[in-house]
Amino acid sequence: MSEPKISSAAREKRVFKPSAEFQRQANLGSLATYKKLHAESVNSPENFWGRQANEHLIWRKPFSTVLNWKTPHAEWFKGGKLNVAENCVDRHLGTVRENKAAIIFEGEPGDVRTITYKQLSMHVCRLAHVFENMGVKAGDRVAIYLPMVPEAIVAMLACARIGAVHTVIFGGFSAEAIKDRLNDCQAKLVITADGGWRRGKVVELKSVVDRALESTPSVETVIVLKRTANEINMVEGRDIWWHDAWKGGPNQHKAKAFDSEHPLFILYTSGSTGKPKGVLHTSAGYLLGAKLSAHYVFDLKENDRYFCSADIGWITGHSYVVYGLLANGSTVFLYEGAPNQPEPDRFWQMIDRHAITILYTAPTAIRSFMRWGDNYVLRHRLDSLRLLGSVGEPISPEAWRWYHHMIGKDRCPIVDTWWQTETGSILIATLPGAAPLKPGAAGLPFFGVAAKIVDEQGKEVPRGTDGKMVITKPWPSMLRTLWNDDARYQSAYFGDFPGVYFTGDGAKQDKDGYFWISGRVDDVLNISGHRIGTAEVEAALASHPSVAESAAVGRPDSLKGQALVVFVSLKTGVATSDALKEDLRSHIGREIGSFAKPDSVRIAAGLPKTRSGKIMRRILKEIAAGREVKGDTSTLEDFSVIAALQKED
Ligand code: 7RM
Repeated sequence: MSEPKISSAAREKRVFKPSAEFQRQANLGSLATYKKLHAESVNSPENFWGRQANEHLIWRKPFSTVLNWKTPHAEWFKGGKLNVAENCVDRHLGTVRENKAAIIFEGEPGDVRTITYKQLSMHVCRLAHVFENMGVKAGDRVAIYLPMVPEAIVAMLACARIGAVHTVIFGGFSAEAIKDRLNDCQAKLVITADGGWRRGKVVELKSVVDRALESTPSVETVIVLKRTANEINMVEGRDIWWHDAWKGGPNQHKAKAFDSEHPLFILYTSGSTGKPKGVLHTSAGYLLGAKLSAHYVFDLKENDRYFCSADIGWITGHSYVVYGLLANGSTVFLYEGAPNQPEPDRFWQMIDRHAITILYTAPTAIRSFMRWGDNYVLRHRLDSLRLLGSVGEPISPEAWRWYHHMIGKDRCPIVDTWWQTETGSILIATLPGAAPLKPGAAGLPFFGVAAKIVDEQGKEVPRGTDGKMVITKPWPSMLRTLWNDDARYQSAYFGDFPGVYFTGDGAKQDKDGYFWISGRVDDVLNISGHRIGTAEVEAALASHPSVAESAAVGRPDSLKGQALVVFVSLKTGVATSDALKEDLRSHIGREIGSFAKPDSVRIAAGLPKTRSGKIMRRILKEIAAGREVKGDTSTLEDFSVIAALQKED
């Protein structure tokens, strides 16, 4: 959670200048060049982005306009045609990269596979034929519910190749959550596996899909990858094994070109109401944002071996495991399992074994490593590393220093990267060769990013003042709309401050222009890097037969960042018990996924409300954090409920 961290962040005054050695080899090695390019990118976006698009993407047909912006709808590179999969794979064939590793995979049990760009192309082409033979057409939706295995990447790229729109569903989501997503986007095809490996056990995926598919009439076919070889049920006429589907199929495929604005994927994310939002990203702008940011932020070099620990079910996996990295021709290291399997040094072991040069992970993971102890790190050399990255929440200066010293051996720069599912690519990050790093600050804006801190009225506040972060100009990788709900797109992102994109984050900008993010100012929680809406949890609880009313809030947690606390009042005649509390936790697990199970369930006769009947969340947050209830309680209807809730737990 943000509050304690902001104050500690403010105490860390040290800055870390890029070394002369790093600067010399950097893709962008001077502050003056960064400033010049950034100024051009926001003052003449059409020049800047037009040039980048021509330089970085392979076009089948050149675009005629760089940007059409009719607030809040953007179209980038109209008139242009390209194929995203071709831009990630085929472009490297016939070059020195053809036999370079695109993916190095390590499964949790220890199985290792290397897939070159040539092999990746063969796999993607083969699967593209399978899709086409099943009748999947451009624009159709395909859901992917797979473990972190190379086939997940192959499936995404095969969709992109034929213009189908993928929606990757994180493996931790429940049948209920899958069902909602499949129905919302009317998916035709689902790709899953028998299971995946996690902490030495099989995580069943197929049985979860089977349950979801009891009420998803749009789904015609399920492709099942064999990964764990556990017993599963195959439904005749609906389910087909991956290896059977593509047996003997051609491994070359003529890719069609699609419009720049052709939809590439939908990714569901939490917002401040109960229903997840289907964030829609399109082709050329998204790919350009992911590719250009990966090149500069990670300072990618031909010889890098890059490891991002995020699951491809999240936007970080989409942009910085798959699209941004492969478009740059990089070698991506992919790991299936848990970081502490068999022991808490798994990452460090793999970094040494595979000579990983760049590690991109999240503060919540760093806090776990710190807790597990330095000895697990000290067993390994880690001398192949040259750059570290952080994403998902503010990194505290304590965690920053540990990461810098223990993992980076005081040698590797740490790039903090601020962005969102909606932004598609990194919007704020200090380019590692260009400017000093400030522990705890997300950093300077990336090219094309016009970020500002404003007050409640939308007026820019002076440097050093807290406010809300907005982006005042469109950028190529921004979401285009919410699937099936453009009205919600307009109100959720452009409703608070007319004409500008509201990030939902509180932040301030310091005198050097660095952004310091304090966290969400809306009802979205960040629990171990998982984005969860409080309304989503409340909607889940509302469907439990014993619950009358509920409120979900976050409380600061030293490991997870935020922990989930739910306050519940029960229907008349229902008695509270530990068994009921456990049942409520399992209920949320079934409705959303086990990662959303609350850390604490507190039951009371009533929830604190204003006289007009609004639940007073501010008070619940204070109770959850174990703080004294302060501030104005004059509108509170019944003070005794507070005492009751404080006693609970
Ligand atoms: C990439 C991702 C987005 C929210 C965002 C912030 C928080 C992400 C940072 C961060 C501080 C960072 N997408 N956030 N990165 N806060 N510093 N470097 O996480 O859609 O899942 O979440 O995450 O609150 O609004 S996300």
